[in-house]
Amino acid sequence: MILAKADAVVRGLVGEILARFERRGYTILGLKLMHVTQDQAKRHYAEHDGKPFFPGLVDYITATPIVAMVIEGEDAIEGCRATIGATNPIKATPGTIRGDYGQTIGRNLAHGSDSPESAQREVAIFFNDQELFPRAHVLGDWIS
Ligand code: RTP
Ligand code: MG
Repeated sequence: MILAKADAVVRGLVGEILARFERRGYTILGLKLMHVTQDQAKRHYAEHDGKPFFPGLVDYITATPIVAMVIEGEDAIEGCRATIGATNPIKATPGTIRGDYGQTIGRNLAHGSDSPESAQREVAIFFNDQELFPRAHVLGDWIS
């Protein structure tokens, strides 16, 4: 699962971010602009609970609506994280989302699930079944 976080929305970079995943050939199975509740934010970032930056993370992801997307493809988790770039934009390679648009670790534009287990857990926090489309439904019968 990918999030275009508050800074991406406020800076008008959602299209740029989404386009990079589309151009890589991934299939979008879910996509929405949404307000994240405190409860969703805390569950999403549960692994960081107790760290000094945790309250700021929750504030950041609940500050404005964000865009959540479910993306599928061959090795999509690794590929999407490579497209997003290193956590700290200063260390992110130019050509990645964070390397091209980011300045600071606390405002690094996008989130990408880091494992299939995380993806499954996170999708359930942000989407319900009616908001997700099977690959065959998205692509139709006429394209392989
Ligand atoms: P993400 O979960 O957002 O895709 O990012 P990530 O895997 O590259 O980084 P992660 O370690 O999961 O951290 C989640 C978010 O917390 C913020 N962070 N701040 N101040 C700090 O030292 C620090 N470390 C992490 C970042 O915004 C990161 O995206
Ligand atoms: Mg992470």
